[in-house]
Amino acid sequence: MSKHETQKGIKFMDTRTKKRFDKNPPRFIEKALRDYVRTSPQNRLDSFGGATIFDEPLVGFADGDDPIFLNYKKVVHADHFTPREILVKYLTEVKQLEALNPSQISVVSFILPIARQTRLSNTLEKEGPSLRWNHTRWQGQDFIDDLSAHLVSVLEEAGFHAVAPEISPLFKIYNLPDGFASNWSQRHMAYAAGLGTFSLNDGFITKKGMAMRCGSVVTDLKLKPSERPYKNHLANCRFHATGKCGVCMQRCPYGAITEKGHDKMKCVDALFVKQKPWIDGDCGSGYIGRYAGCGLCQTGVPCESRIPVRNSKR
Ligand code: B12
Ligand code: SF4
Ligand code: SF4
Repeated sequence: MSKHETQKGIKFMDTRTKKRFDKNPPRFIEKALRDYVRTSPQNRLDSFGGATIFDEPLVGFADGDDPIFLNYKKVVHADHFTPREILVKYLTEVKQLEALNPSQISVVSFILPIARQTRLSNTLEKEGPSLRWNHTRWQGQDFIDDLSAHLVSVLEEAGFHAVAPEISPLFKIYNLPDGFASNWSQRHMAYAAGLGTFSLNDGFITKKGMAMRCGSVVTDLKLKPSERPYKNHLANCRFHATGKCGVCMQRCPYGAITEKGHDKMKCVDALFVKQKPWIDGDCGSGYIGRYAGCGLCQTGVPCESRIPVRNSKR
């Protein structure tokens, strides 16, 4: 490897690699993510002949001091971190570094579209997820954790501080009377980084569609923010844009989606109770994880792999 180790044990990039990084940091980061997704053996479904879990990622950047992040304390949860809060807290409390006040903060958000074969298999299902979708839920999330840690290392090796909030000890999920909320919502990061919008069923619609999983990293490297090419936080959903669609309502076997939106409590009941037979082996063997993973509302719908609205800017 073209890296060397300092006395403090921190690895830095060699001069040539650092030059390439400094020439165009966003391009370097995008390439690092793309290469990892393409080559990592972790992005493979062992039980399906090593088929790919995720296709090439979409990558976006946000200014960590964008006022939108303060708004997330209202729309997500009062304890939802701003990027600056989580980076500073992580560095001082977890890494035990001296008090820091970085002059700039950026968020790198990435979308991992789910492979076509997996989407197809889930489209054929009517009551619970396909085995392939279930493995994507759990092995796919392990891969996202791994990819996030990889990006943190790349940024640290380039001389910057970085944290992947969801895999840090600061990450929390709150069990609320009307569902769950976390203190670091990946979809809200993706929204800020111009990668897509929410929808009738809460799912996030990107230009590669809704059948995806996502992640993010916060750093004190300055990155030019991506444009947010939409009018509001629901613009990519056909139902919100035209008043028609609602295909996801029919796709949900448990009535958790209506014209009023996504009933999180019904969805939670479906995931943890109604679909327990899948995990218990009553609906086929080989299912893994704490729950089967459903996602029927993300497949067999017009927004599965694209934005189903002609111009969501309008
Ligand atoms: C808690 C959680 C759940 C809960 C609650 C889901 C929810 N809607 O919050 C339950 C258990 C029900 C759940 C189910 C599922 N989940 Co889940 N879940 C999470 C988790 C851990 C946290 C989400 C969170 O904090 N939400 C906060 C709540 C308050 O926000 P919200 O409902 O998303 O957002 C609404 C408001 O903020 C509102 N809003 C109002 N005003 C404004 C203004 C602005 C400016 C904005 C931006 C938004 C906004 O818009 C949103 C939509 O109504 C994330 C991982 C993460 N760290 O982000 C995964 C995550 C959201 N889940 C995911 C997935 C895939 C699923 C499932 C398909 C199951 C599976 N196979 O994993 C189902 C799908 C259910 C559905 N229809 O969305 C993906 C989403 C991918 C996508 N395409 O959208 C995530 C991001 C995981 C990942 N790493 O990719 N999940
Ligand atoms: S299926 Fe239609 S209504 Fe449902 S989220 Fe997708 S575009 Fe919106
Ligand atoms: S994840 Fe399943 S139960 Fe939840 S809203 Fe979508 S289809 Fe319904």
